[in-house]
Amino acid sequence: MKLLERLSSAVYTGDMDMAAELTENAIKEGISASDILENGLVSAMQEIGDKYKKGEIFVPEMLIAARAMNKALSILEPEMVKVGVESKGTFIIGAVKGDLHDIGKNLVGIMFKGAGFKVIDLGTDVSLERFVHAAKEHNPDIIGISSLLTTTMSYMKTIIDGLRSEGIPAKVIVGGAPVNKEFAISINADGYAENAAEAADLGRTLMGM
Ligand code: B1M
Repeated sequence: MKLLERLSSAVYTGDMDMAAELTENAIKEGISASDILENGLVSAMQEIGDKYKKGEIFVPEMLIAARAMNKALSILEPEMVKVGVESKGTFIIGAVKGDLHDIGKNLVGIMFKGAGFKVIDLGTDVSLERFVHAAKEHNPDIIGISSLLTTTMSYMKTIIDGLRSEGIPAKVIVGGAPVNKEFAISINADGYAENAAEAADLGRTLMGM
């Protein structure tokens, strides 16, 4: 098996140490950072996303793969900066004000990273003011809002209205267990995704990729 195929397989199976070693080897062999990213890391996370959507793997496998990808990415990131690998876009994500659930939100962030986006994670309990402040600072292409509680989901509309009235041009996507497509449409979101893999697909689509 070629080096990048082995790297992809190490990320897919969540073998963090192997993923780190193979990333270092790939860099030493002079394989370009963008090639390592696309064919070693993104490919693995895409496969993880596809299997997750089909119900062939579940959250624990996804989290384990995500950990391996993050490790490999931390080694690759300085190389990416050195050679100026362009990110696919900037994605800001946060869980709405009042909401402390972060597992699903973290997975969405990971899948965007895996798809080659620069991800800025604002964490949980994020107010409109913090979304606006971060949007002005980072000029994102897409903003993602997560909500796990029926009591916090209505605040998503406050955020979307607030971002629009501040003239923030980013597309806004929403998701989380109590959220559905009809709700997303009713609050004028630009998109809804049921799970993390679909969210990254939606991100690609919104970027015209
Ligand atoms: Co809470 N909790 N919780 N909880 N909790 C739920 C959500 C609940 C359904 C449990 C229940 O009663 N059956 C219920 C909500 C009821 C409702 O509103 N309809 C509930 C409640 C009531 C509460 C408290 C109010 C309990 C209390 O204190 N009385 C409290 C609220 C705290 C707060 O947020 N202010 C609370 C607290 C907690 C813990 C802190 C103990 C813990 C959170 C730990 C953490 O996140 N670090 C917790 C947990 C773990 C859960 C359950 C059990 C699991 C949530 C989870 O992580 N799922 C949950 C019950 C359940 O879902 N079975 C429950 C796994 C995760 C991968 O899935 O987050 O749905 P999920 O994310 C998915 C999709 O939704 C989607 O993609 C993800 C992955 O594919 N997605 C997006 C998520 N965000 C997206 C954004 C997108 C697109 C897709 O685009 C931007």
